[in-house]
Amino acid sequence: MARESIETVRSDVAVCSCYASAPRRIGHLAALIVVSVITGCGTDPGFVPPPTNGPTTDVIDGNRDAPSTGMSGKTSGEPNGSFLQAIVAVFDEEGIAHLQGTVADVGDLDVFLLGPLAAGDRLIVDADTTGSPLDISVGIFDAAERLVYNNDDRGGSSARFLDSYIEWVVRHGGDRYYLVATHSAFAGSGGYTGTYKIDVQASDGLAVPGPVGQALLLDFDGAVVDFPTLGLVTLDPFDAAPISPFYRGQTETVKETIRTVFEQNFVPYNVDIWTTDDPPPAGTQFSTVYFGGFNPGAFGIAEDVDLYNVDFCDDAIIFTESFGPHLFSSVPTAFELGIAIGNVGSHEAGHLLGLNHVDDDRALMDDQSAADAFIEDQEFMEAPLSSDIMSIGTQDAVLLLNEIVGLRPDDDPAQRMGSALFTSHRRFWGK
Ligand SMILES: [Ca+2]
Ligand SMILES: [Ca+2]
Ligand SMILES: [Ca+2]
Ligand SMILES: [Ca+2]
Ligand SMILES: [Zn+2]
Repeated sequence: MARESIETVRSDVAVCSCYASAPRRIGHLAALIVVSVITGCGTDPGFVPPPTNGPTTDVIDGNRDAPSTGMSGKTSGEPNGSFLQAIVAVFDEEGIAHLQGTVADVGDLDVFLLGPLAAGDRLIVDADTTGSPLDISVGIFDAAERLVYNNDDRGGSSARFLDSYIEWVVRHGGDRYYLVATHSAFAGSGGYTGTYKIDVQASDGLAVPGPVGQALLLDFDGAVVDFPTLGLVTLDPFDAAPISPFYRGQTETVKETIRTVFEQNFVPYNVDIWTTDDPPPAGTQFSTVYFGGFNPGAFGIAEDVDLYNVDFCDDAIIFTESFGPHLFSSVPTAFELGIAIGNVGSHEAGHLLGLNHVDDDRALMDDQSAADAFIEDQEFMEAPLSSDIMSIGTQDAVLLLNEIVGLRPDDDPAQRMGSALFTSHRRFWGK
């Protein structure tokens, strides 16, 4: 079961926001579109059930109907929990590898070597756990062991909605790509172990989708948002005073700092930042980050992890009143509060552009840090994947943003403005 995609108030408090089917556009204040898709949420917040089915080794990891040893290395068996130990996937004449295996213990990672792929190649990964209790999750990694695509649940209404499914076009070629199969980090009781089959089809000849720029609207003026997993959320216009009386009268300082932090975090990339005080031109498609309200368990939430930014109009909420001064080791100034909210907002915007969680306090996409880390100069960077995804490899946010939204054109006035902001705001962090 996938759980998305929340910045928790404390790392030991998780709020359930799981959903099994694709969330859709939700309403902006000016044009409330109510298309609610809420399914399958009901897990006790923060409770990770222990696995109840014991170790299983019913099926040896490897290739179905293929020789157990290949020309280019091991084609079956454990250990295969690292990229070095990968099982060689054997592709048949139709370009399909018929894999199988067993997630035998909690944390069992089964790594398969898919071989070289060229930019434009199309990859289809179809996992099948029919008859097995396993809630499988799969990831595709490039030659540098960076996650390029992943899926936990295919969703939908079929009986196989927990079985992973991927259709993806390779953005950059490499002499080897890998497939990793393991259990979902959010498997229900009993779903941590079991057998699986995975068919991998590689075919060539498609054009490489190029990067497409994105506009982000920072919404400070209140909204009624119909949010997957939360339902209707009513947000008053952003006001710093409810966060703490300490911030009374400093709303504009906090807002301006939030915008500056967004601009600094996204400055190299083709992402335009607008606010409700400085809205985008009519007709612009934009994703929205709302600022306001309180959630007892969350700083912010994104509608989805929109891999490769398929949806140009998805939404996130930053619960600004969740940023109570008591969560920090010392009371943040209004300026520092704006940095913290801006960094968490950039994190949620990262989800809307297709970024997953990593485990490094310096990284914007970190999901484990205490609140103090948000006041530091977090950035989009390469970092080890969060165990929420799988405990192997990295995510390189710089690479992915380059491939998804691309770099801001050199002649874009915002590039010069952003560069100036970047330089002048180094003093934010005293570096
Ligand atoms: Ca295994
Ligand atoms: Ca293994
Ligand atoms: Ca799954
Ligand atoms: Ca998106
Ligand atoms: Zn997150």
